[in-house]
Amino acid sequence: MKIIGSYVSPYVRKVLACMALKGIDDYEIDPITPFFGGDEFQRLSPLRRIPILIHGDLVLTDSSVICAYIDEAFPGHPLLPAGPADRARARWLEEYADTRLGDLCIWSLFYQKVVGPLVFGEPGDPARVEKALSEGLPGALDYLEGLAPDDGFLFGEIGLADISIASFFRNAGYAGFEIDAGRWPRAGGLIARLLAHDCFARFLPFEQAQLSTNPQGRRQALLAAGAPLTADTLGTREPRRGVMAL
Ligand SMILES: N[C@@H](CCC(=O)N[C@@H](CS)C(=O)NCC(=O)O)C(=O)O
Repeated sequence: MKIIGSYVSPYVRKVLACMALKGIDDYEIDPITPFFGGDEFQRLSPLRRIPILIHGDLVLTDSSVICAYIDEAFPGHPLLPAGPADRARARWLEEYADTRLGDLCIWSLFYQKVVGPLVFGEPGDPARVEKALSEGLPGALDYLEGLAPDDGFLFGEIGLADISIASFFRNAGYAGFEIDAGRWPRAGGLIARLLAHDCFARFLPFEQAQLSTNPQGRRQALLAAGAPLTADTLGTREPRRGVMAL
């Protein structure tokens, strides 16, 4: 099995954490950022997005599709709770995370503060950052505060909904955002418990290797940290704009 996508992407992290939870560790990874994907990358991922999963002759894009596939195709820890109502609630929270938290933590914070300046040499949009910090994220955390338990996870056992939500806050942290635990004790506690869980924590050395190196030194740093890299990469040297931004 092969995963295409950077360890620093929240959507890739979500897939890797779900795989870790299910005990799937027999895979290789090509940890490219989507902007450096070449022609073959675009053939596999028509929206030029990561993650991609390749399993035999099956090629899947979109983290939700991939997580559903691995949950159905592999035994081990179920990613969804039991019962149709809770399963539907969990799927909604996955969707909420992928769209709203993605918009806030990735497009409004991480892209403005990290990706835009580093990849395209463009300054971020301070007004967008400010709106996310003063309105968007407080609103999202108010919502999560009403759902988060004092202990444990959203549906008892850790699962897809927990992982989907927490993954975005790792990137928000990389962009300098910290959850105010006094204002959102339950949501903050849940996200802290999740990000400390082994299914996320095991990838931190790879994320650090990715974040602390330039593209030239990255592969070596990841190999030194023990990342199971593919022999070949779909990455190129020149960045390209995403399809969805056009
Ligand atoms: N709905 C997709 C979203 C994936 C996504 O937006 N990934 C980002 C990386 S964090 C990406 O590839 N962005 C490039 C782009 O949109 O141009 C999923 O769940 O996999």
